[in-house]
Amino acid sequence: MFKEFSPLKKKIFRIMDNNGKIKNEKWMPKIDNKNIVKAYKDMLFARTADLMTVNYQRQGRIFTYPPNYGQEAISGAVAQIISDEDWLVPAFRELGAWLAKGVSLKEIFLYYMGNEDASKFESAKNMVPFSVPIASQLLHATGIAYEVKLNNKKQTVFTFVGDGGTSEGDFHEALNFAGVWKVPVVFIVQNNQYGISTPTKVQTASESIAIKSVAYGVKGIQVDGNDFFAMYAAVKEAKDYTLAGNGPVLIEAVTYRKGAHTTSDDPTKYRTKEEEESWDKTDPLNRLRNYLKDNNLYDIDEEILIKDYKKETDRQFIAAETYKEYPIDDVFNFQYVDMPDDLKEQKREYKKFLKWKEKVAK
Ligand SMILES: Cc1ncc(C[n+]2csc(CCOP(=O)(O)OP(=O)(O)O)c2C)c(N)n1
Repeated sequence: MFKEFSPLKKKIFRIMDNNGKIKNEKWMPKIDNKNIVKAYKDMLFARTADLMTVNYQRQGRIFTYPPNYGQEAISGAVAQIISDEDWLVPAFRELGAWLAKGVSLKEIFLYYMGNEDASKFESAKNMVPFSVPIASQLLHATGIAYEVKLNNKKQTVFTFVGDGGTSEGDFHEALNFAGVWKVPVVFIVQNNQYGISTPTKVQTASESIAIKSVAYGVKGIQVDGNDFFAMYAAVKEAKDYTLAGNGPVLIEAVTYRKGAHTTSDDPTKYRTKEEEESWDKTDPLNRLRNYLKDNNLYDIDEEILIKDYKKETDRQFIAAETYKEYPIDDVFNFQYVDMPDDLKEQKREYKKFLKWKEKVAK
């Protein structure tokens, strides 16, 4: 696959067209029908929870949230392939992969309520906290992969970043190190066409993001990120490749962020309706649903399913809302062994602010 779809050939790897028809039978991955249905349901769950989270934010019940809407096939594919033993080193926009690792919605909601208890991830093995400093996680992933290799462990490290993140120095340092040391890391670049309001074509003069892998001696491939089967095949191949000791892989997953960058953003300011509508035709859930229907696998009452998913999302949201309060002192206490003076000052100021807020609210 990596030879046939070398980034130098400027070909995108795609299996299923926008109507859910298989156009590239040669690369169709072997997946049990029941697992394809499961993948669809997982993606639908992620979409439902994601859309509801935006609503919670609009109700003022959580802080800023980065929607996943439109990008579900990427995490959906990783979710089917990543094992408990594999590592997940996340960014902040791959909800489906987190859930597959065992993170609960309750923890995700706690995180967006500013409660650091969330990052303990009680049931997710081999996963580190979300990373908002763009691309910093790629170095952590590479470091973890170095340890995996050093100790001859059979694990793959999966890490995520956006197209904007590939302009950060950390991206290049991580790829260089990973290539030199041939460590088992899979870099998944979610190219959703924008870094906030900056379009990818302004972000980089490179032919593609996948081609950046070539200079570092890293295998790379550009994949239709809204095609579940292509993503599945590429992620599976990448995992096998790393486990065989061949070194890292970079997957550029071409997708579209259908929602806002975060709940603080208004995409109508920088993109057109026509553009959004043209990407709507590539929606990952519609494509997979069409495939299921064409192959008599769609024995789902989607309305009932969504109702159940909403109930479950609400249940976990309430559990987060009623969770014990996070002591504000912890925000300051866990940063240094000995708290520096400027932080002590910030703590005093913050407490003063909270007191004032309480008084105003009365
Ligand atoms: C080091 C750093 N610089 C700037 C920011 C502010 N910031 C948050 S998201 C973002 C854009 C990220 O775009 P991209 O990497 O394409 O990922 P996407 O948000 O589209 O998933 C920026 C600049 C940050 N979080 N970290």
